Amino acid sequence: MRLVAVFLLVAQIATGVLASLTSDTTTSSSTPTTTYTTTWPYTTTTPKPSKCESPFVKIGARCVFVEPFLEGPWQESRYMCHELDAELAVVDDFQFYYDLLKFIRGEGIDHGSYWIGANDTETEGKWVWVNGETVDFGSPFWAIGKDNYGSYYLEPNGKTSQNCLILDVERALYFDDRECKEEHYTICEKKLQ
Ligand SMILES: [Ca+2]
Repeated sequence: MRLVAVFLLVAQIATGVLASLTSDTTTSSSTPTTTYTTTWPYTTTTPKPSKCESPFVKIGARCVFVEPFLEGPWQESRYMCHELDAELAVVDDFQFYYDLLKFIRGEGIDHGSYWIGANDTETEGKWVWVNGETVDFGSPFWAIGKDNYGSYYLEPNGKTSQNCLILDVERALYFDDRECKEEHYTICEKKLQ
């Protein structure tokens, strides 16, 4: 959970939340308690915000936070997003995917891979977004690979060993399935009203 704690500090500073928290620190001590949510799947009663505010940025009609500094496993990335009243990003729309890649490259933060919000943990081969929708296979989202015999294949191909979804820097940020315990950066998405 180290990663979550560090991330939260960064996020709190960035959003000014730290200031509001310190006004109620009578019970806080020098040993801060990590308060990430443990609900699964994620649910919240927090009203949806009407504005996309820092550290989130508007990409098209979507509100996302691309976190390019702290790497962690898929589940910790998801906890991070939850702490920001967000979710791992659902990249289910080509225009959004295109705009997101353009943003990542434009900001020069295409140095690593990013967890996004889908897995096939529950049923092998059945990829599901965190909002419960089915993940589309094939082009233009999933990476195409070439095996040792020169034959092309389409991701995902990790079978039961690779159950979480990244934008893979080694595959030009196309979708790839990876082991959920690998450590990568994070893309969160916040729903607006
Ligand atoms: Ca799998």
